[in-house]
Amino acid sequence: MLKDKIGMIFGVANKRSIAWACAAACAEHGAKQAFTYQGERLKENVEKLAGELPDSLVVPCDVTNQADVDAAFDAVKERYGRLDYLIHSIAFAPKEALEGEFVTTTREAFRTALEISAFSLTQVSLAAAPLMTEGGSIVTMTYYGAEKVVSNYNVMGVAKAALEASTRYLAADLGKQNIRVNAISAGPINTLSARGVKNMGTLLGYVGEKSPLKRNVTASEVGNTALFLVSDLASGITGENIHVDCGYNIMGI
Ligand code: NAP
Ligand code: 1JT
Repeated sequence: MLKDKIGMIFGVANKRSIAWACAAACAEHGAKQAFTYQGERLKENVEKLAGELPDSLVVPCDVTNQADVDAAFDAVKERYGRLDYLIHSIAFAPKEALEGEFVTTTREAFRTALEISAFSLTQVSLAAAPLMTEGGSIVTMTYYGAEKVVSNYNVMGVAKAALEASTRYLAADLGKQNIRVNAISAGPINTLSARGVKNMGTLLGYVGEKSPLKRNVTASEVGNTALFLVSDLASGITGENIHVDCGYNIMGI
């Protein structure tokens, strides 16, 4: 399904990362992929994982550093000559901002969360577009806390709301270049990011009980949806937010 396609994946920290599940699903269907990592700490992890896949590339990229972003896209251009899809799977907020009340969010926590978790999608889309010479597909990861108040999600919910709106504005701008931009709203998954969150176990149990499918979603189910969105099967879909959450979001009382 993705034979001869080139992808770029932001946000692999380890094998539990949603980005890794996306990359694995795409590689299984023939794609070649570049991976970015943030900081030396993750270099070895990501190089080992990427090494399991054919013809991959690994480049450092902290999205708060524009020079890193430019260098990462230069490296992709040099190695593959073009790009067909990009998966954006990064988010950050200071730990204190994901506890207590939203009303106490500091200017610094707000700025950091919005810059890394929302603005970075626009930043990488602008850099990716010139490489997507045969059209392209950009996919980002969001969460239900953008739509409804979820205790403790706080400023990340506000950042995800900005991310979802950015998805629509980017889809409108880049459509004329046949570049599609979509979001996946994943249900809670026990990744490295999620682990840092208090009461994650309780949240997983609650969602597992309330969702129509009576279970939590898996990273590989999210990966398969990303595979669909980057493939030509989704050629008519852009600006959309697909919920991959075992149906949790449709439930009322
Ligand atoms: P994860 O494995 O911890 O991935 C998050 C990634 O973001 C990490 O690779 C992290 O790198 C990266 N990152 C943070 N700051 C960065 C920066 N300045 N520059 C570049 N990369 C940076 O967790 P995940 O759960 O798979 O999260 C992936 C995405 O899915 C996020 O957007 C998250 O909001 C979204 N999502 C997750 C869930 C869930 O329940 N897990 C649900 C819905 C949506 P470092 O480790 O170096 O910081
Ligand atoms: C971050 C973290 C982004 C956790 C995230 C995230 N996107 C989804 N999750 C999982 C989650 C987190 C909370 C939650 C429900 C799900 C942690 C590090 C910063 C980026 O609240 C009920 C807080």
